[in-house]
Amino acid sequence: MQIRIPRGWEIPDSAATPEHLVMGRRKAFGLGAALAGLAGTAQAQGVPALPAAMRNTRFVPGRDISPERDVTTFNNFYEFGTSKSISREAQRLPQRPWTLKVDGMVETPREFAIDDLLRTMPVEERVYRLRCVEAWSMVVPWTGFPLSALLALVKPLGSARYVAFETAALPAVMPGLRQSWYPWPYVEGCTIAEAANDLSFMVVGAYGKALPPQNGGPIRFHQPWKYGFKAGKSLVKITLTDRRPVSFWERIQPQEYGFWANVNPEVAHPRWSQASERTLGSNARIPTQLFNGYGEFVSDLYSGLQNERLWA
Ligand SMILES: Nc1nc2c(c(=O)[nH]1)N[C@H]1C(S)=C(S)[C@@H](COP(=O)(O)O)O[C@H]1N2
Ligand SMILES: [Mo]
Repeated sequence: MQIRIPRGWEIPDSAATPEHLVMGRRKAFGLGAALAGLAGTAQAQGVPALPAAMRNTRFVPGRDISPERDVTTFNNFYEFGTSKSISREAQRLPQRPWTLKVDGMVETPREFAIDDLLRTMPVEERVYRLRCVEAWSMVVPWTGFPLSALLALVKPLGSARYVAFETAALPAVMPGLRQSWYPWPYVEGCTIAEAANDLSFMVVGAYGKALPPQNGGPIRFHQPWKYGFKAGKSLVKITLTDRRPVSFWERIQPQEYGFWANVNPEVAHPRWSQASERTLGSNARIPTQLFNGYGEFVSDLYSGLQNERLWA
């Protein structure tokens, strides 16, 4: 039986991203004021200042950095609802204490307190592009550290082939969890080789500040050559496994969302083109690039996988 589940973030072919964005941005104005009133929320939750981080100049965005206000008020975070305007609601997600567990096929499973990670990991700033499968994009100065540095602490076993990411599911503060037809918690995954790639980044900050909850604070993932839905927010667990994880969107709609989800302008989503994108803070439509422009770093990962569905 095929159940069609409504997903607010999916735009029909006819509705171009403009209306969609304009709507989000219009709402964002009132919200900006509301958020200004919430300034200091992070400190109120005992979130220390982000450690100083040098910008890694290997990753050149090639575009203007998106306005911070757009990035922090136009979000996809279904646990807080299907609209883009969840930034206010998301302030209720407690940021401390926060523990990230790393387990499964590793020599030494561990639980890390977020502040210990901030103290011990090689934190740096990277300006990365993020391309959402809905054909909008943004450019953000993230602070974080390579996933490989974290995995080195637990020593993956030779038998581990995949990395599975699980994100927070707190019914008391996440109204979206009442939508019981969604397969909560939000999970994602990648291969060990993808995880080991230097681009795979654990994000703990944006614009030089602690990562706000609406963007996945206190810790999220990002692989900039893949569609944004691969970037799990507010991570609680990372599991090394020999089984390919089935992700949240893949479970809901496998015809439309697959495991690899690499950005490709030539492979349309079943319901819209992926040839171009609208970037937050601008009205221009710009061409989408293969691997979101990161091919020089990642295309080697996919040699010999021609029979895989790499682009959905
Ligand atoms: N837990 C969780 N992570 C998530 C999502 C979500 O709904 N829940 N949405 C994803 C999608 S579709 C995108 S495009 C990015 C959006 O990140 P942003 O809000 O920081 O722009 O987060 C991803 N990570
Ligand atoms: Mo997305």
